[in-house]
Amino acid sequence: MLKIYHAQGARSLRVLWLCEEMGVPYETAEASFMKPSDEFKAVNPLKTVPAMKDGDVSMIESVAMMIYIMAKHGPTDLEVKPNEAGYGDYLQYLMFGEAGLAAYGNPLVGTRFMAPDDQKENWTAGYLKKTMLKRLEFVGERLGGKQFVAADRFTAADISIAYIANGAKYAGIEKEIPTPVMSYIENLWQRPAYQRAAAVK
Ligand SMILES: N[C@@H](CCC(=O)N[C@@H](CS)C(=O)NCC(=O)O)C(=O)O
Repeated sequence: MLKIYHAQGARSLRVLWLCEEMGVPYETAEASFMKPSDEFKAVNPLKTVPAMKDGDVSMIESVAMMIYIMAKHGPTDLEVKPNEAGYGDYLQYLMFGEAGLAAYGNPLVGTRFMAPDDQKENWTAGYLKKTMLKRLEFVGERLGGKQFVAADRFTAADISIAYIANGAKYAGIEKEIPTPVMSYIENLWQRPAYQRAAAVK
């Protein structure tokens, strides 16, 4: 069975949500980057959350885990196939959720919680904040009022993007998420699979 090293509110939510949508069984184990257990450190020496074990396979990137699970446990409509309209958007937003959005949040979170007081509002923190908000505006414009980012249906790309509501909270910019993007995310949060995943401690 898949073992997902999880912390509530962390990117492991993406993986749990996907498993819940697909009905893929999984177990969780505690993951903490502040107080990592020996077991977690052995699976992920970087101590970032999540990590995943599947037999001998060991992974530490949340979007890669989603791709892996869909490939191993699919077929699933959560994936857009190359012959379908929306394939390019699907790939783009699947990656953009992490590489184009959430990744910018990490140094902002680090600065907010770990930098000395006189450095918390430094130039880089301002740049990261502006960059994330500009990218969220981009998502809102591209959505243009639609419910999903690709292929006119719910896909793993929506799971990837929706995580940013959590990332933005830790980065202290959750109130600045553009309204169209927050409405899109709140609509996704109505899904029972999301609610089950979000409740996992
Ligand atoms: N690209 C990785 C990022 C993982 C990541 O940075 N996770 C956060 C928690 S959501 C973390 O562990 N941060 C602590 C750190 O960066 O040291 C992924 O998508 O899994």
